[in-house]
Amino acid sequence: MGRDDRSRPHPGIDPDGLASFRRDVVAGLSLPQKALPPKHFYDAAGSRLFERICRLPEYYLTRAELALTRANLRAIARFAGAGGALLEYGSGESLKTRLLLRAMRPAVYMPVDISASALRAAVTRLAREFPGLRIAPVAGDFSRPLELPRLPARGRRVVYFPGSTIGNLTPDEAQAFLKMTRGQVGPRGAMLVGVDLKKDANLLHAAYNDRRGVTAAFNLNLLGRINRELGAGFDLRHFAHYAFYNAPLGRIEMHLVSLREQTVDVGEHRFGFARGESIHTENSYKYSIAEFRALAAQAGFRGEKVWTDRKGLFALHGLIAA
Ligand code: SAH
Ligand code: AVI
Repeated sequence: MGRDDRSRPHPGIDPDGLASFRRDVVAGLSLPQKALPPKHFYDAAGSRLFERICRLPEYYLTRAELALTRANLRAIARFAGAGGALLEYGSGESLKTRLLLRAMRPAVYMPVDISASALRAAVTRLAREFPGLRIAPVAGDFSRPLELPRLPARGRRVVYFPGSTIGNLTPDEAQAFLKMTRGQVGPRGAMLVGVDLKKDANLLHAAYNDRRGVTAAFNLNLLGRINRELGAGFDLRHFAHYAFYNAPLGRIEMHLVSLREQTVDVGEHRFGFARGESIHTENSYKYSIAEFRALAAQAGFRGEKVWTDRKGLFALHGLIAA
């Protein structure tokens, strides 16, 4: 693979990106409970805002996962094995991955992300930091069948899915995703999945309602993106960020609440909003260790190892294809 291939995301994977974005937006805003898929948060501005969220004092997830990865790096690398292929879904800025790459020394690293800009920046940095590593980036949507570059036949395949991004899928979607990766890693394969643990609702509430308003900006940017890319007429001043922990369902819900009665045009479509009506923009499921292991078992994975941070906030599951 030439140098250019290393620094440029796989081209042409999602040629109808804009058309499918428009379809999702029109379909989602037509529902009785308006909803938008969270994967659309991540345009260039959204990815930058998410990187700021990761550094917020209230957003413990990134720090806890980094800490547990650092503290258990040898055991994690031993579990994953050396010299194989490391596939990462939702790689973003590939922050925690650097630790793994150094400890695991895979033959090939394949980051997959829907955000072409975040992927490009991460791959450029990684190519500089790991000059001998073969990097095969894929800019694409992991919720649909993806065309992945061929992986070398030798060595183990390990899928890395950190950050609790799996929590942004419904349990049914998470199970379907795990079944798909189970097929990708094959009989000897493994998976490392970062999962946010259930905890005090006040801590969860603070993590999604930070004082600086970065999470609010991240949420509202979705409407900004719809305006920019689909020529819509959302007035961001007339919507507010709202996030709460839905304990019976074990998830944080993020919404954008209409502050007044209003109509908004998206192309030729017109959508009405009552005052107080919301668009449901994200779920972030939290799983106990046992709950997540049960979910993984239904998808054909055995929960072999689990590492947590010292405060018991976050878990990294080591799964083996059963
Ligand atoms: N793994 C990083 C980033 C997590 S943020 C971390 O642990 O900090 C979630 C990432 O998943 C973002 O980079 C986003 O662009 C990506 N993402 C979200 N939905 C996706 C989808 N359907 N397909 C591919 N990437 C997706
Ligand atoms: C990427 N994902 C795991 C984040 C989360 O915590 O659910 C996205 C996010 N939403 C608001 N803050 C962060």
